[in-house]
Parts: sequence; C-alpha cells; structure tokens
Amino acid sequence: MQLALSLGARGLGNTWPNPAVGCVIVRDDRIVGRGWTQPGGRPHAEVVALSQAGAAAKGATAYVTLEPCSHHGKSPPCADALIAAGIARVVVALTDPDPRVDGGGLAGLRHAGIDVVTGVCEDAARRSHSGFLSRVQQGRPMLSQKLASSFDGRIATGAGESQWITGPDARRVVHGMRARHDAVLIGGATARADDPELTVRGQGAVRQPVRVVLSRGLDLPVESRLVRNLDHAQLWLVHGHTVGDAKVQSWEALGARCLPVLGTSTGLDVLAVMKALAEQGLTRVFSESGGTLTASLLRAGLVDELIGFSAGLVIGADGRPSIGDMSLKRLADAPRFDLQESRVIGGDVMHRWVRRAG
Ligand code: AOF
Ligand code: ZN
Repeated sequence: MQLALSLGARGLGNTWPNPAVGCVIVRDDRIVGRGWTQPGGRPHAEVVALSQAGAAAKGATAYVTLEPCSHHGKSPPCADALIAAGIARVVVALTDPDPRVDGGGLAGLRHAGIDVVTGVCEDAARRSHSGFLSRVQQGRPMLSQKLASSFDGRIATGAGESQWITGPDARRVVHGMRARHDAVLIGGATARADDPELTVRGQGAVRQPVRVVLSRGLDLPVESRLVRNLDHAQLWLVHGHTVGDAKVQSWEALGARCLPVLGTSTGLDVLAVMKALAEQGLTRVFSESGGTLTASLLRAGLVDELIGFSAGLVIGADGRPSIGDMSLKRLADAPRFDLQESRVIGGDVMHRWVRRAG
C-alpha cells in the first residue's frame, strides 16, 4: 500500500477534478502491475495497473489507495474491471466519498466473491487525497498557503522591494510545490506589485497549474506576464458581480476565464471564491497571496496547510507583513497549526504546518 500511495502521489496536481489514486497488483509475491491516475483524471489507476498485469491479474491481490469506482462515468467502473480480470483480493486504504461510489465499489467486489480488506494506511491515504476529500465533502478545495519572508515575517521593504528574500534553492522547491497543486492563487495587489508569471518552471513536463487571480474590480494591467502564457497555462480571474460586461469580455477575448462571486466592502467573499473554484473541479490550491488576502483566508478558516520559508535577513516593522491585520483579541481565537516538517533549504528554513482540527 505504501508503494501504491507513492505511485498515486505522482498524479498530485495533474488529475483534478479526480483524485490521484495509486494501484499495485501483486501475484505470488511479485509485482505484476503498477498504475496511477493519469493526467486529467483518466484512465483511473486500476485500469493502468490491470493492463500492465494482463493475464497475471488472475488470482492476484490489488492494493488501491481509494475504493475502486462503481459508477458508469466517463469510463467503465474499476470494480467491474477488477472482477473481470479475475482479481482474488482487493486491499483498499480509504472509502471513496463521491456520492456515485460511497461504498458501492466495495459492495460490488464483495458481491462477486472477492476478498476485500479496507482501512490499510488509511491516515496516509486521507492526507494524500485531502484535496479530493475537501472538494467532495466540504465543497471547497484544500488550500496550502505559502509564505516566503524575512526572519521577522516581512515580504517586502516599506518601499515595496521584494525580489528576492529567499534564495534560489527555496524558490526551486516552491516550483515543485506549485506542480503538485491544481492551481496557484494570488490577489490583484500581488499581481500588480510583482507581475508574476505563476507557471511551473524547471520541473520537466507537467500539467501547468491554473493561475487564479482574485480582483474584485477586475482591474489588472493587460500588459502583465500572466497573459503571456495563456496557450499553456490557464488564467482564471475571480471578480465581483459589479464588474461591467465589457471588461469581462475583453479579458475573455484574451483567453482568460472570468468567474463572478460575491463581493465584500474590501474584496471578495473568500469562502464564495473557494466554493466557486471547487465547482470548477479544483481540489488542491496553492496560495502565494500577499498579507491582506492571506489574513482573510486565515480568518475565514480556509487555510489547511501553512508552508513558511524564512530567510536570514531582517526588514523591520516598516516592511510589509506576510500576514495582515487579523483583528484578533483573544489567543483562543487564533488559528492553530501543528508542525509536520522542518527543513533547511539552501540558506533558508522551511516549516510546514497543518491546521489543528476543531
Ligand atoms: C478509481 N480510480 O484512479 C480514480 C477514481 O469522471 P470519472 O468517470 O473518471 O470518475 C471520477 C470519479 O472516480 C471521481 O470522482 C472518484 O470518485 C473516482 N476516482 N476512482 O477507481 C482512480 N481517480
Ligand atoms: Zn475507477
């Protein structure tokens, strides 16, 4: 199952709206098939592993990180394919909460006389599938928030200079993280200040994450780097309902997709934004937002993971903070995170934190 999990993880960022599943088929203590969900979400992992195993699948055990599907969707059900191939035993990490499956795959396998075991490496599978689980069960994608700041938590000087605070090694790691998410998100202020490209570079061939920019008034410069790569990296602009049709149409003519959501006095309703992104199929979003948007996301309880890169320079209180005003009075109301990982990367330190439940 651990091998199946690591194979499945190869698909992270590439399979949305589907989960990134892994599958290993073992016969007489030999691996005869390995598969993972393919880019765009199909073929499913089991289909890939079964086709590799061929006739050797007969009497074999299949290890799958998510319950095999039972619905007639865009491809025939994997549970049926496992049955037809003569698999004798199926070991599953986690039940698929998709209402079209939700136990139906396990029931079908058992009904066909297959020995089914569930809950193997379930916690690891829950972590690996957290984006898909969040989309299906909460109607929003999982959100990782990246912060790259000075020792004292600043992301720019008071005059706005921000390039570069962390070193090239940390920035390379960030590109790898972008690649394992479905989308990269920033606010209009960061788009205007940094003019970022937000693509994945230096990681070999990958499906480029969708670039999502939040701008209530859709007031972004047309001559930005974001519009230069529209042929291979999508650009979605989330804006308020009050933006005029002409503005929307001019961005769509450039190749961007515009998504209207509820606005607030200061920006956009960030929960509505996340729901809109999940409706479009996104499961894993990597936020590289600046201080104001980051504070809104945290305040709304939408940040599942915090990834902080801290550099050995000090900017001081007149610099721009990585997290803006949260208007917190009581520590009890502060969002709490638990440390998952800490690593030295080049001259910087990376800390990865996961939101504490409850
Ligand atoms: C599997 N193996 O590798 C994946 C599964 O739109 P479809 O027909 O491709 O079905 C998508 C659903 O299938 C998705 O919502 C999830 O429930 C399941 N994904 N299932 O057996 C896989 N990726
Ligand atoms: Zn399937």
